[in-house]
Formats: sequence, C-alpha cells, structure tokens
Amino acid sequence: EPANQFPHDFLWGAASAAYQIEGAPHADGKGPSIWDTFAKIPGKTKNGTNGDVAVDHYHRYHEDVALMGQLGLKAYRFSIAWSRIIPDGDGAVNEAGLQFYADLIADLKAHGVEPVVTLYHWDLPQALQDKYGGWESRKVVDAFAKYCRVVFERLGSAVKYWVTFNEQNVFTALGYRWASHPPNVKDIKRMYAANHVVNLANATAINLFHELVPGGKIGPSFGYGEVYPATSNPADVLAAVNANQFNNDWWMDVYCRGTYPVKIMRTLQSLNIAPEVTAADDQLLKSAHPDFIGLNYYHGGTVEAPTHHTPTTTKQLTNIDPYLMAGDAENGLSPEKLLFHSVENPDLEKTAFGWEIDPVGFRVAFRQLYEKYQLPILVTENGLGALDQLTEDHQVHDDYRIKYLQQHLLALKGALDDGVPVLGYCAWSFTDLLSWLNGYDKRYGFVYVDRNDTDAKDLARYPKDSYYWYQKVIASDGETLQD
Ligand code: GCO
Repeated sequence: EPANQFPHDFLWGAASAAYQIEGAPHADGKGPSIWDTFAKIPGKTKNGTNGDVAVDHYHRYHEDVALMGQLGLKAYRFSIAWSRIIPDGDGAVNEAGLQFYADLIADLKAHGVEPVVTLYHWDLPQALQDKYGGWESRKVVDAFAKYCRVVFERLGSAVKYWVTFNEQNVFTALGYRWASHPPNVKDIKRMYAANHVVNLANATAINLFHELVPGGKIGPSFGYGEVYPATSNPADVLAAVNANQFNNDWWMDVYCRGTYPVKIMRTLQSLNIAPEVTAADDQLLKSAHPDFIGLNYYHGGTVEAPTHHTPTTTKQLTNIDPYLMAGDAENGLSPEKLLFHSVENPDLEKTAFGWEIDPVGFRVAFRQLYEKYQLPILVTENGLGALDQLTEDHQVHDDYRIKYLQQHLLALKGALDDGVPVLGYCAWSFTDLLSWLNGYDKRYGFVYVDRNDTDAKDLARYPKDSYYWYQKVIASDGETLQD
C-alpha cells in the first residue's frame, strides 16, 4: 500500500459557520442573534467588522457549492442559524429558513458532498437572551430541544453527521468570563453556571437525535489541545495534568462519560464558583452518548507549577487565548492560580497571528481522545489564519497554508496508522470568512473572497494555490500529500 494512502471513504472536507459567511441577517424572516447585536457594540470587534454582509453565502451558495464540487470535497461542515429557523428562539417556525438549508443540502448532495451540520455555532437567538437570560437559563434547554426537533424532523433523513455545540469551551469563556463575545459578561461563576446549562442542552439534543434519527451520527465539536509540562520537574507534570483536566476533560469527560473531573470540581467549589449539579442533571448527562468526537484542533499549551517558576521560563502569557484559558480573572477568582501557570513553548513556531504550530500535538490529541473515550474522531476544524495577498491576475500563492495542512494531514495519517479511527478532516475554512474578533483580513479559506475589513468590494471568489493542492490530495486519496 502506498505510504500516504488514506481510507477510500475518508471524508475530505472543509468547514464554515453561519454568522461568519452567510450575511443576509434579515432575509426571509430571520430574527436577530446575539452576534448581530454584539458586533454592533463599538470597540468589541476589529474595525467594527460584523457579519451583515460577510461573504454573502446566503445569496451565493450555488456558486460556493459548485466550487466545492470542482475541488472534489467529500464533506462540508456548516452551521444552521437558529434564528432563521425559529426567529424568536422558541416560537413559530419560519419555513423559509428551513427551506434555505434544505436547498443547500440538496445542492451539496447533487455535487457529491456529504453535509455535516452544526446545530449551534454561537449565534443564539437574541430573543432568548432577552426573554430568559440566554444560556444561564434552563428555559433555553427547552428552546434548543424544540429547535433541534424541528431540524431533525425536517433534515434528519438527508444528513447523516450532526454536531451539537461548536467549541463550548471557547464561547462560554469568551462570552461569560472575558466579555469578548456575547453576552458580554465578566463573571467566572456565571460562566460555569451557563456552561453547565449548555451541557444539559447537549445531552438533551443527543438523546432526542437518537430517538428521531436512527442511523445518524451526532457529537460535539470541541476545541482540544494537549497541555505540556514546561520541564520534567514532577511539579510541572502535575500542573500539566491539572491543566489538561481544566482545559479539556472538564468538557470531554462530561460529553463522553457524564461526569466532571473531581479535582477540578473541588477547586471550583473551594472558590465558590462551581456549577450546581442536581441528581436529575447527573442522570441526564450520563444518559447521552455521542457517536463520535468532533475535534477542532489549532494548538495546545504549556504550563509549569503555579509555585515553581523556573528562572529560564520564557515570558508569561497574559493574553486571552481561547484555546488555552490563560490569563488571570479580574475578579480575583482564578482557578489557574491554584492549578497551573501558562508559559510559552520555546520549541514551537507561531503563525502570523501568534498561534503555535504543533502538528505532533494533533497526533497526541487523536491518541489521547481515542484511548480515553473509545469513539471515532471527525476533525471538524484545523487550519491556518493568514494575511493572504491576491495577485493582479487573481491568484493566491499560499504555500505556507499548504505546508501547514500537509504537516497536519501527515500527523493525522500517523494517528490512522496508530489505529485511531479518524472519519474525516474538515479544514477550516472553505471560503475566506469573518473571524469573530480578527475581521476579514485574517483568512483561512481554500477560496479567496475579494473583500476586506472595511470594504465589501465585489465578493468575487478566487481559488488559492491550496485549493488546487487539496484537489490533488483528495483525488489521490492522500497519496500526493508530500508532493
Ligand atoms: C477566528 C477563529 C474562528 C474559529 C471558528 C471556531 O479567527 O475567528 O479562528 O474562525 O476557528 O469559528 O469554531
């Protein structure tokens, strides 16, 4: 068998999210989401960028799907905007919203592309925030179940793969601890409370799905990254165990086993910020079994013991990195202070946006997740954000992206060879799109979209060099990966 041969049914894919691509915030009866509101608050996003136009996928999806077909994509992950389906969150169903996604799915299938549908990629209907207080209220679990029932009943027969929540760790932390996403709150106790409610919604949706869509597959997409000890000093190793439980297991254990890691729970209890878990909650969490793990992988982190700062330690991280919940809470309740101290990793290079590049960590992630939870893994995101340049003849020479994707796909192949069942790889992203906090100039796509932070221009689509590279990789089942 040739060295880089992937399984023939491997889902070579690409991904997106509704608010980051669709635009058309008021079209065909759509209600506002918390992102429609939040992005308009002065100073909250880069240059005031928002998704009002985005890349206008709502009106151009035929063109985008045709480009997916030409690329040879086997899977496309996108999210449904809840407020297109139920504009006020839990009231009347908007048929036009459902029709949009039904048409998109039919179009994908006509081009041989398997849809992977995310139910929640951060755009809660604003009405649910206003009426009930958003994810802090259990009423929103009922609203989510209602919305899920509508889409499962309507689209369940056409879609095999479903994702419940996208990066719950990121949206709860940025939304409730750091006030850099909606609902713009800075309160760690409220973060843990809201996060617990989201866990209940996740479990409820999984159980409902298994009842309504037998044979389908559903799981959460989690922003996972292994945390390394800065040295082999056992105190640093213990800190890394703490950090992995705090950053990763706090979610993954709940999804896959229905329990929170005990040490972290005790630490949160000692700070009086732990969520309240009733016996009924416990039962619900234990009753739900995802069919696969959706892995969003960008990078992990590195830590040392909170009390042990080696003199050679590179500088302390003070920024808020969504993939490593570093930084001290301003309200003084910082579990990190008790558990670990984040540092830079001198062995890893970084992207232009300061994110570590760590393909070996990708293989580590597959190994850890599979051996712990014994579930197949679908990569629902991985990719490189960069400041791409369009040449005068409309080309983008993104050899740096090709290199990044190549390194990560080789690491994935390593995990397959290790015996880990990896179902597919959805690169982030298909077209360029809105980065929530970094505007439009930070680009991830295989397809360049001609717009920038301040000017929507004509939104023309131009395949980048990485598009043609990926096309060959897919056509050869991975064999040309190293060419
Ligand atoms: C960004 C981020 C996002 C995320 C994605 C998470 O720059 O805003 O990279 O695009 O990766 O939305 O699921």
